[in-house]
Amino acid sequence: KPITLLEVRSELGAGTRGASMGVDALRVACLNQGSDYFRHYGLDTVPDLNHVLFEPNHFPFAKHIDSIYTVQKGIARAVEMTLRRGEFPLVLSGDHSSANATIAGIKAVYPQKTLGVIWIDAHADIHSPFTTPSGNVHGMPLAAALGDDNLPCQRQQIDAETEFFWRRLQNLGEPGPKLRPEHLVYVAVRDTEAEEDAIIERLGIKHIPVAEVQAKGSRIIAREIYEHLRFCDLVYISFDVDSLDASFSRGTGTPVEDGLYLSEGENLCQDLLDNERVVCFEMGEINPTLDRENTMADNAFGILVKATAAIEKRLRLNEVVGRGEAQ
Ligand code: DIR
Ligand code: MN
Ligand code: MN
Ligand code: MN
Repeated sequence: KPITLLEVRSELGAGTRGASMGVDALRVACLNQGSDYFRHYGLDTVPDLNHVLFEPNHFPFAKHIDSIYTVQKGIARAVEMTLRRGEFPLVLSGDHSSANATIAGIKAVYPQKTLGVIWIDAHADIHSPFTTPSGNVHGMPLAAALGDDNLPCQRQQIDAETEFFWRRLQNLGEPGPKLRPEHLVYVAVRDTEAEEDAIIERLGIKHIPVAEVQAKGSRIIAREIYEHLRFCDLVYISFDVDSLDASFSRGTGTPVEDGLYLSEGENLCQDLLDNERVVCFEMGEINPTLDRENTMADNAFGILVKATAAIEKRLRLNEVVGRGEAQ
């Protein structure tokens, strides 16, 4: 069962330009570190629509949501096809709005299975067009996947066209909510708005702060997370590089202080990926135009290599077990 890299170069959902070059920055890091990573794995590129950034935006409450919907259909299809081929989709994304589509692609293949999501990010990404302070759709993927009908908070009035596309994002892959709040776990979230805090509190979403990761270590944290997700058949892990401390993550649109140290992010990914229920891993929000000497991608590439090795090890193990059973 091979790993397939899915390259998503869209940056339409970010507030700062340049995240579409994140995958290129990872390639540069790969070459500079003398790795054969990008030669080793199959690569599938999802079409982007970044050219619309040169045109006026008609959706102040969800910028470029019409084009983002088109991009997300492509992402969901690519994830779905990869899983159907029996391969492991490893998504390298630009802006984090992609995660709604990744979830939709998984649910398209496994509509009856319960999906758990581990969200490693400085941000909660649980805004909707009704609460967003920025109109940036990368702050909304989890609200799209959860369905926002009962999200308890002050709502701003939005236009009918935005609402039309928002419903389409929510119905991507399969109609209706794809994720339940009790099956979502946040790690390292530390920069949220009041509306998000209200939603997180009301829905009782599990959150593991940076300090807890540091105090307990990634092994115990992984065990606790999987205990929380014990009723989930499948797990998706989404890693926003701004989960890392700002000292390691200058090259991202919204760096935040007091994040994970490099080794902590690395160990956490490794320990979380050592679980047979994980069907997809995503890394995103690398923006080399904000960086100095490609530091962000250099750091992220180290984590990516370790994470990929953990996935490989597990897939090989499954193969051995599978063969054993067949005999
Ligand atoms: C903020 C920033 N919560 C927003 N979100 C970011 O604009 O919705 N997500 N940066 O990754
Ligand atoms: Mn994010
Ligand atoms: Mn973030
Ligand atoms: Mn903020």
